[in-house]
Amino acid sequence: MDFISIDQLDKNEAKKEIDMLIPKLNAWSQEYYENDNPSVEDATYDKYYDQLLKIENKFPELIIDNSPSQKVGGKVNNDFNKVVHDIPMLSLGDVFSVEELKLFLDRLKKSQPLSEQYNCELKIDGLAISLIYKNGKLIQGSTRGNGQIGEDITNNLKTIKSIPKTLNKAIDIEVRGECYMPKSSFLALNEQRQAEGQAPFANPRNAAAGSLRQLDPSVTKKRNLSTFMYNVSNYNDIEADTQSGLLKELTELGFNVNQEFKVADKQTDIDQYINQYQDKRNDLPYEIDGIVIKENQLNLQSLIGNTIKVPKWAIAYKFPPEEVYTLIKDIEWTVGRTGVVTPTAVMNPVQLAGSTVSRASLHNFDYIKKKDIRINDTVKLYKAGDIIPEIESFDPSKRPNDSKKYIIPSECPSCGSDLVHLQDEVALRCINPKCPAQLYEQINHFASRNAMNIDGLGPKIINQLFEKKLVNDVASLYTLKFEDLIELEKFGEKSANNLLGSINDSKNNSLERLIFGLGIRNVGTKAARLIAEHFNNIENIINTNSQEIEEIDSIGHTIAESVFTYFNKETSKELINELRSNDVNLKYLSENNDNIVDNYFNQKTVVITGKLIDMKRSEISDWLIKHGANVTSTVSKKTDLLIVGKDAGSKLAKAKELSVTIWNENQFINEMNKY
Ligand code: 0OW
Repeated sequence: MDFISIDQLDKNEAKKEIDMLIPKLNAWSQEYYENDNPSVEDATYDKYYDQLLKIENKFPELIIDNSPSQKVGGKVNNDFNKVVHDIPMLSLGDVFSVEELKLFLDRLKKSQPLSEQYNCELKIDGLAISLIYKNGKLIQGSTRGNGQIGEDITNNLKTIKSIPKTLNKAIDIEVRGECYMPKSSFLALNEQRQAEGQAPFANPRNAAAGSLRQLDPSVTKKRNLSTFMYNVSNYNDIEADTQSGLLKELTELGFNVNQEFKVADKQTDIDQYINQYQDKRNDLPYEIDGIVIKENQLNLQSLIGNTIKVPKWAIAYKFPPEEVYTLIKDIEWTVGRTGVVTPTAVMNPVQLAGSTVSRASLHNFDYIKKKDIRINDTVKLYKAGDIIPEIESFDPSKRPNDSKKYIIPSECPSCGSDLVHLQDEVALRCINPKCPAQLYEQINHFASRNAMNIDGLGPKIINQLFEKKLVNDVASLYTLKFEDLIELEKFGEKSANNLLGSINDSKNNSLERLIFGLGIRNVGTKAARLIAEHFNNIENIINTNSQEIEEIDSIGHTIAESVFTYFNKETSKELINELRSNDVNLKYLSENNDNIVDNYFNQKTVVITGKLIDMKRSEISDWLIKHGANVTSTVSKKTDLLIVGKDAGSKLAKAKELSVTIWNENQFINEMNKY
């Protein structure tokens, strides 16, 4: 958007312009600070804000209280305790060109003739945090919030490895810096979210903010956040007298400090630093959105002072977001293994931020509708957080006359079944369990390294097996024969035997690999192992209920429900039976499996009923499972043993009717003590 130039504005027009700018900026600011989900890029916000500042500078009488220039930032989230920052956590003023930077430096020099040296730092694109240490111990960590009031996120920050819990010196100090998510963690997190049908984060900053504002620290811990510290709120315990010296001192104290800083004596050095990192930024393992230039003498910083919201001794030079235009040739829909159908724009290839881009995610059908994206649109591409190509907008002037609204498919592109939304999900899903695209993805996942780890079974071979109708689900892998494989392209005897060998070897995996390989929603490798270890074999998992699964440490309600629902589906039971009949191991091959072999309870189906005196029902159940038994809740002809406590009811009667072995609690304990 191009703004009216300030000098052409009279007071009335300026008022009208301000009345347009302020509501937009406040709405965007709320999205950014409160929901970590801004609808516009920082660069757009900055441009509108810059225009507002220029108008307010020319017509100060038009400044109103709720102008964003009078506030420091967003609101505080009411899930966390509030923290008052005794010394406000300031933001940073921005400049968007070296010419503007020159104006800032000239003003700085004019206001403080002694100013002669600057410290240049990378502007980390994360969110500002404060760490308070007493006697060298971390006692409080908080967000910047609106500059005055932040959120207490001490427990979440304590999960971040780069934050020292104890300093190398027992001093009282408040250190401030940026918490960020490395690019690699951001990509991995979005992949996982996409697979689980959740909306991906738009950029690492939002991902970091969302991860820090988790009420559950164990979630924060998994997000691999890191920090770069760069400031202190007071200099009492600091020896350094320059910003560059402060960064060295913070490093010695044990903080993670970004070492790419550089002292500059004149603007040409600064410009050179800016150019160096504008090129290098794509290779950095973290996001930067500019450069911070600071007065290097700490005593001069305090003499130069601050405005309400920003220091007058520092400025952020913001990199222009790289943008290119290209044409959308097609929109492809791919079905993931969880059935989530995601749209991808296929575009004419263009160079963007160091790589060739020809595809951009369109996230979900809602996004296409909201932005009214159409085939043959000319779109403006940028790299969100400089990693993922995003479509910012389309250029209406380039839209062909015969352009039509894009019709969202209502059928699965792979099997034609109707697509649905599950409750409160934006994602579109194909729920046909026999959908070829899902089966293809399921077999891919099943064979993957962390799952059944079937060597040599990669996407190309799975494709061929599908095309030749040799497989239609994961169990059918175990019915493949030598003569099937020898027919595959580029397959000789050796590769056919090798693949058969890897498939057979996978039969001996421990149960957790199978559980993870089944691709149950929300179940990762860790949850799979905990469940396999707890239940010991798949029958116990099929016969259990969601509450029992949830009792396992660090298994939450969502995972428990997912597992219970999955194993209760007929299609799942059939699949398990097929695996069992092909001799796939369905037991947890724990390290200490000595408590399973040759004991009375191994492979026995046991029911517990009535009021127990000496042991808790869950203790008996856990012990039985560990010793290879299947614990169920209903007496049937498959039941081998009923353990009865006081006032046993209908189950005792049924067991007598079916002549099931019946023990009271003491008899069970006597037998148990033999092992
Ligand atoms: N993001 C950064 C960064 C930096 C502070 C000191 C006083 C006010 C600004 O890398 N390297 N140095 C500062 O200096 N601030 C930074 O980020 C600011 C903090 C709050 C808003 C920006 O993210």
